[in-house]
Amino acid sequence: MSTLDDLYDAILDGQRAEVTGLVQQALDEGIAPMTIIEQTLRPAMGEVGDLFSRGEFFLPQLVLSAAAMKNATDSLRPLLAGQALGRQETVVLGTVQGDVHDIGKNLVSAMLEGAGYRVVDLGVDAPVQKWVDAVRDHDPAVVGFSALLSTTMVNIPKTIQALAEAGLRQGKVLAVGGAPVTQRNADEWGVEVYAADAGTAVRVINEALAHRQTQGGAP
Ligand code: B1M
Repeated sequence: MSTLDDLYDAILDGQRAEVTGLVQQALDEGIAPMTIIEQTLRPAMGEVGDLFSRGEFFLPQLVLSAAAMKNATDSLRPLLAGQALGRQETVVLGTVQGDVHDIGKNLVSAMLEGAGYRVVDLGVDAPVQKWVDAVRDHDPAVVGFSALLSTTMVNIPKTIQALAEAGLRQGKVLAVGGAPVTQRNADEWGVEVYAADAGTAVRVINEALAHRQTQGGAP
């Protein structure tokens, strides 16, 4: 068994303490932080989700695995944010109303900070008015929405509508992601950026901002 196999199992078993040591061991073996996240941690949480869906895992196990995952990502996040490139743009980012999932959103945040963006993190279960206030106060270049539940992803277009009604949508690059969200949703909602993972999010946001600059304003 490799270190990454052990790490995968430790996430499934919700072994928080063990996970921290295994992450360090993987790093010592020269495995890149993003490889650990995307090739091991995220698939492990995918299996946890599947087991939960099939009734083979119950909520306490989901919570334990989530806590182990959080331990792992907490120790990797500073490494993701390590190489700031000095971008000036602000990103307002959060998990939409009704939704408390934040592990993926926090990874997106760390990757954006690593790319040099200033992130204003609205946390989880962020009500529509909180987005409107934050966008008015910070005038971000990008507004990023994360949703993990099919029941809460509807709060993305609802929030976008509120931003438009407040006259705050124009000129912003909007970005969406999270397990149930698709490119098709993004197209339907008139959103510029959809990304299936944190690394892609940064790349596509960079591209959308570059495109906006060459177009001389609104995307
Ligand atoms: Co929840 N949960 N959960 N859960 N949970 C899911 C999402 C679920 C798919 C599990 C399942 O049943 N198979 C299911 C949703 C079903 C659906 O709606 N279709 C579900 C459910 C049902 C629930 C509850 C309702 C359970 C209950 O109470 N009965 C409840 C809801 C609470 C609420 O929000 N109101 C609940 C609770 C929880 C915990 C609190 C226990 C915990 C969250 C802990 C936390 O986040 N602090 C939890 C967890 C851990 C999961 C699973 C197992 C794993 C999520 C995760 O962290 N993945 C999840 C199953 C799954 O996703 N397969 C599940 C790892 C993470 C790195 O990936 O979050 O996808 P992800 O983020 C990625 C990309 O999506 C993307 O980049 C990230 C990094 O690469 N991305 C973006 C994310 N946001 C982005 C934004 C962007 C761009 C990319 O632009 C701005």
